[in-house]
Amino acid sequence: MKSWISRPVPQLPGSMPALRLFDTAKGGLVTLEATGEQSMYVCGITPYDATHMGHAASYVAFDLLNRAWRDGRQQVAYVQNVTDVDDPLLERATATGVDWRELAASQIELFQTDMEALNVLAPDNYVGAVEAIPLIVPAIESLVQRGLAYRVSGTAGEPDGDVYYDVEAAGKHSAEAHDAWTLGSISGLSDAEMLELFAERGGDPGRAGKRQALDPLLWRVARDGEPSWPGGELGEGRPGWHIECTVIAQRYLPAPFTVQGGGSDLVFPHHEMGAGHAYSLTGVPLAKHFAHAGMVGLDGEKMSKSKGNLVLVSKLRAAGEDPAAIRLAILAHHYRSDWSWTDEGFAEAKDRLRTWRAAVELAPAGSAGPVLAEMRAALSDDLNAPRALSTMDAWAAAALAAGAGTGSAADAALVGDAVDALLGVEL
Ligand code: 5CA
Ligand code: ZN
Repeated sequence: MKSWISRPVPQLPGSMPALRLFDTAKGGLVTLEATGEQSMYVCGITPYDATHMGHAASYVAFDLLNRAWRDGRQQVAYVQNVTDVDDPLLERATATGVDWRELAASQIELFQTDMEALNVLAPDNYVGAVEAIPLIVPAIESLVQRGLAYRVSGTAGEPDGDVYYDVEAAGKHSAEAHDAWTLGSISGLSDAEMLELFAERGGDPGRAGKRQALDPLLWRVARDGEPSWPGGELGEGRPGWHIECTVIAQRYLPAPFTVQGGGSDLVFPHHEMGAGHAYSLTGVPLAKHFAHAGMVGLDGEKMSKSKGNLVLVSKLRAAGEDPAAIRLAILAHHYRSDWSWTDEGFAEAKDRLRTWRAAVELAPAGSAGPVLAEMRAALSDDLNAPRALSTMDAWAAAALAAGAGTGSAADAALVGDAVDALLGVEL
């Protein structure tokens, strides 16, 4: 699928020090080895609704990582999926009387326009679930053949043949190996916690005929009124959610790739199961590290369609708001913290942008090098954007206090380039 267009990233003198990042699976900070080549898979949208501030924040978070790597002279291979067929999309299409393909196409286009406006660098490969089906089918067939997945018989109106991943068999299969996966390896959750989240996040713990309540769906055989595709030995149907991301990542990235990213609501079951699938398929871990962005709400409440409290990037843009200010409002929060979008927070971001833009004209001679070094230090420390913003605030206050007549064009250019390259904000 076509991706969006990235704006050019200015090259800065010097380079980012070694990056430290919080790894969810390890439960602590890790240093990312600067091997020269990095790879990242960030879970994409399910395109049934316009991009809200929560989605935007998760892509801006991993865009910071992408930019930090590039500043550290690392090549970055970046892949993102789009879940262009799944229950929530089909349900919304039915509820609104829109063809599911049209709904997906329109929301993907809106998302890409939002990402471009927010200056999020585009992935090298932007891959839809539908286009990945020819790769997903043989992967599931192989799991069935090796006893790591099984078919469930139909009961209570469900047809025969849905295929589930056997989490217990898969855990045993990998038990001997180094870095092996067992249920809980990524999330570190207890069984009771997993069970609760599984039901909340698209799982079907009560489905009759499953071996374990937590076994996730791999292949859903065709139902009347639902789209389906040829599934070889599996029969006509459509893929489950986790296998989609695993297969796309394995097709386009090295194994293991460097960082699997997404919002913290994807830790379990999505990234847990995806890591299991990968191990079962190849015997190699999916990713070296798993990183997660916090959840964004509105005025203290979880942002959700059902509460009617979505803050949409496209709506703010249509109201004439500067996307650079939206980006700065996001960057004022550490990517791992949960936070709320507020009018006051957005007003502060707009003030900050105005202040920085006024100050850059007055950049004092010799001030750019130190501010660049401080921003790099902040970002290399688990992508601490709020600290980078404070650094720039202090610099801007000093520049404004020094006033006209002291400005250096070279420093102005370097500060502008640094804020653009590292934070993705054009002054
Ligand atoms: N298509 C799947 C991933 S394969 C999916 O979760 N789609 S999504 O549209 O629901 O979410 C896209 C990304 O936005 C995910 O990384 C998700 O964790 C993140 N996200 C969703 N809601 C929020 C929120 N309120 N705050 C922060 N991030 C969010
Ligand atoms: Zn995903």
